[in-house]
Amino acid sequence: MDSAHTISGSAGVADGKAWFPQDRFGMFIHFGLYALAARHEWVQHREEISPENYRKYFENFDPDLYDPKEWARRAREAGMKYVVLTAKHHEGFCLWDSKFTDYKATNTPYGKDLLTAYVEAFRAEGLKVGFYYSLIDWHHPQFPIDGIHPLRNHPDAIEMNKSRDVRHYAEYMRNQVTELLTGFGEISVIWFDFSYPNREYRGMPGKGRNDWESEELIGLVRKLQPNIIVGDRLDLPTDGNFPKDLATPEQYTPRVAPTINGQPVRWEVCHTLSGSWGYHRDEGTWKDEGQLINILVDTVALGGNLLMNVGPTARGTFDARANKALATYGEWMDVNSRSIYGAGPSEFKAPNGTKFTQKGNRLYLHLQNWPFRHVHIEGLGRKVKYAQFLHDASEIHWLDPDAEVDSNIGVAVGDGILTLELPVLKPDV
Ligand code: FUL
Repeated sequence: MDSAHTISGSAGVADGKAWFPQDRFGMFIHFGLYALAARHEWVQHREEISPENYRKYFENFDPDLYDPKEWARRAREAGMKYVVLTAKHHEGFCLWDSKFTDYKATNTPYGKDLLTAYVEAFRAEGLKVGFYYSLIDWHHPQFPIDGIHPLRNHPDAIEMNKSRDVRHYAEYMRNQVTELLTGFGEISVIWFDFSYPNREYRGMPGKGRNDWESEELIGLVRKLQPNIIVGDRLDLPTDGNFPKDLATPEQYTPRVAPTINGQPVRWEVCHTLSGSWGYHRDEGTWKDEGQLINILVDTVALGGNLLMNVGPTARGTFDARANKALATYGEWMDVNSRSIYGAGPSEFKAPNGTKFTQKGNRLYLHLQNWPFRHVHIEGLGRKVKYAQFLHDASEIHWLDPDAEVDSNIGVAVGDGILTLELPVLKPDV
């Protein structure tokens, strides 16, 4: 529902990152060797799979149906404006032809780099392109065996850790990030994941939570791609020297918009379509249509972006359940995207069961349930000039806020309250 009123909007800051709150909706893609196991991207950790046993996925990696043009088309049709793909996840496997490792797609039966085709395909559909890059690496020989490492219970873990030096790994990361930020044109987002406290474990020479030399890493990123948006999971000091680009709440919508040191911050929630980021064949908690739409609306109504994840299959395709969810977004966005792109929180309080998004002097009321006939909105009486549905621009009437209360109708229209008159039946959009 779309109603014009007299409040003026605030202009976005004109910088290289101004696209972000305009675009609002992006696609996350988790693709790696874990797609072959098809039981969560943390399978190597959960099942404590040794590097030797995990190697079968590397030896069988062959996404023969990989067609990023198809991914990109589906993302665009869903209304998504940007994309972030796991160039490397915690397992350490690299989707591009990195000079610094053999553990990469080009050495598998597939035999090709995946990232070049990915960036080209999504750009061709008009989406901005980003990379996810894991700070954690369960394959790298210098990465310390800590409490979440698949080898954490290995009898020789303490001994093995003696020869592991995280500084070599930090250098490896800088080398790889340089490849990612120099070899694929302009990259709009780099999504580092993740730093965590208490990394000391079983003799690991932990230097604390920031021992991947995050300051150097971020300095490099800023130098190579000044306009890039950097995810906040590097655990950088919050002393002002490292302004945070992006807060990243995961799998929940915050109650209030995130802040850093009391200041508002750009933010993005990420969610899965089911209960896993990587393809999980047998997982059943797929979000229904209402949940999918509500997650997007709730997020934008609070001033954030939504990065919704797809986990492609080992053949490189989106499975039917993912495609259905994307189509749900597409159908909804076809008529409602005006209330999402460039929109944000409203200064008005939405009635229970509804949400407002606002763009300039347009206020969008999202009815998350269909009420019977009337919606009463406090504080809006006499402020609205016109009201219409979004799907067909048909007019919506309201009750005169100055009229005497008519006890026959039984609708109490009080001062300052806008009472919209809805059709009894929810339009079949
Ligand atoms: C988490 C990771 O551990 C998950 O596997 C996933 O990538 C999610 C987006 O971030 O921290």
